[in-house]
Amino acid sequence: KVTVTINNKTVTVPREYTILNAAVEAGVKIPTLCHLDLHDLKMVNRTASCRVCMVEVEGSPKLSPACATPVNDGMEIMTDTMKAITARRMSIELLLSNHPTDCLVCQKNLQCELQALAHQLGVREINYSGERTTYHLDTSSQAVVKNQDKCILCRRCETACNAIQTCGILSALNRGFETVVGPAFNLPMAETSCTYCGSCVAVCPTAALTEVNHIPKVWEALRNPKKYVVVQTAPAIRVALGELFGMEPGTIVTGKLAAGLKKLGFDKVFDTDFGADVTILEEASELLERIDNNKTLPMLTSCCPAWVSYIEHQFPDLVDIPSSCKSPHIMVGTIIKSYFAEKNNIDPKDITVVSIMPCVAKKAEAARTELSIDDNNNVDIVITTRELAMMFNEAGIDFDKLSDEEFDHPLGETTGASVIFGTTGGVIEAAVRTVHEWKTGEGLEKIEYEQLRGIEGLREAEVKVDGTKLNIGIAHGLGNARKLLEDIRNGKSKYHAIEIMACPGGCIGGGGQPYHYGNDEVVKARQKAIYEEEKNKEVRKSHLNKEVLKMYEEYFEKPYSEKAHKLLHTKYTP
Ligand code: HC1
Ligand code: SF4
Repeated sequence: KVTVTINNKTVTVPREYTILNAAVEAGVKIPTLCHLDLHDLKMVNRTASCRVCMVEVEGSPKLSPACATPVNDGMEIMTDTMKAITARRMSIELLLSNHPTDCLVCQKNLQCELQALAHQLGVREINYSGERTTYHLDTSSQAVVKNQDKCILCRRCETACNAIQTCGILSALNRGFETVVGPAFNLPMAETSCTYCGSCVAVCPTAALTEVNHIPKVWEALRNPKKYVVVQTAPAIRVALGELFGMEPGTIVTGKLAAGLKKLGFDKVFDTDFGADVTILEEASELLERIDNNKTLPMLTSCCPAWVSYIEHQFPDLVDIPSSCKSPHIMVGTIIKSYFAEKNNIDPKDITVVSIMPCVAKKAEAARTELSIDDNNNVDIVITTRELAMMFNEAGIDFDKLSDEEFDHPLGETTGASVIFGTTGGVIEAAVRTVHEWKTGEGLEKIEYEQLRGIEGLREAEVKVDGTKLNIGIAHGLGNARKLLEDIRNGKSKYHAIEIMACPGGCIGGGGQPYHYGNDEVVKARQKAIYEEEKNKEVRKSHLNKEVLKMYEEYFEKPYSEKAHKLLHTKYTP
């Protein structure tokens, strides 16, 4: 350990700490911009490129970046001297001198870290002028917009894309003033192997990387009298949306969410959780079928579209291992345009399905033609949690004042099992509950599988089902998934089933969720809320969802039937 003083306050900290880490311990706030430290999720960006965290160290003629300077015993650090404050302000001014000033109409207005720091540091004029570099706006993809003009070269996206997701799409190109961060050869995003996981979007401090804005499409559908517009909302939205209306992370807003969507004017407000229960019936059937008939194992969950895209691009030899189930919101889209449409005598072509997702990749997933039926996409428009909050604001809805309402039926009944889809470990826990009861014919004594829960990036557990041991693997973050996939490729995997989610934390930490810039406490609070919401559900196992069972009886006959295969399953392309 070493002892240092920061603004005359003494703290003793581990030797490997930086000045910034020590300042946190001392309760001293040093502003940062490029820095990112998601400790529990193991995402650290320490490029020291923005020079905002400059501090004075006694005896040193030059200022030091707090994020990249290790502590020494006896070090005396001052963070609030005139010299440090002036240097910090100058760094921000320099960044602003080469940054567009369209803040008022920027997608990140009031959510931009650069804008917030400029305000915090009292920047009132930009004393540096020069020619600004401008670049082509990349709108080539269905999910992510890349605006190099707004990039401040903090390299957080590079860390997210390479170190955490191991996708290798974004990296610094060229040198000096010519430096940009982008795909190799500056290819348009749509021409790369981008999974659209949105991790880069989630950590970008400015609007250099954002989701494609699909709000106008939703308004257009709602205004069209010929369209029957149905909305569905993912499990992870209800524990995060409140943050965008000033509520604490982890506030559960399920009832307000249903009420707000009804106010927006959707013809039906359904729940993606219904589709999660259907997914479990299909996926559990598939797992048992694969085990009983000695077919390919492990089976991998397939609800995360970034993950599916990752395996297609990076492990094309393994495309036979994910479950063939479409993801829950695509299943709901299919069910709306088949079962629901038939039941209500509506032409599927007149229906627009809108999904509210915590995810950027769901936008690209919905556009995949192999998921459509008779050239009709199952889901027509996907918007993120952030976009939904914008729509509430645009419509003048006071979200926090809404009284709770219920989802519509028949795609509104849900179970605890479907709620936990929103967190890492949840999908496989839901599946194991059903596999166990189907196999043994007995009710579970304890429904919570604590061994499958947690926040570590890679977890494993052994669960007993009817005397047989099932080895379960769980990964979130594509870099963690890569390790499990390499084991499978090398014939070393011991697992029967693996759950993979691309985003750190699972969907609760999705790329479309309220920004939580480097604070993994937010993700943990959302996870806690998911388990709380699940505990309050009357029914907690997917195979006991009455509306789901009724639908099978009336339409699909039984899980994994021929009709279910045709409508609810898909194939992957290497
Ligand atoms: Fe998810 Fe899913 S849980 S993928 O994480 O399987 O996005 O929330 O909607 O489809 O149900 C996301 C969340 C979501 C699907 C479900
Ligand atoms: Fe990389 Fe994901 Fe961003 Fe694509 S969306 S560039 S894969 S971090």
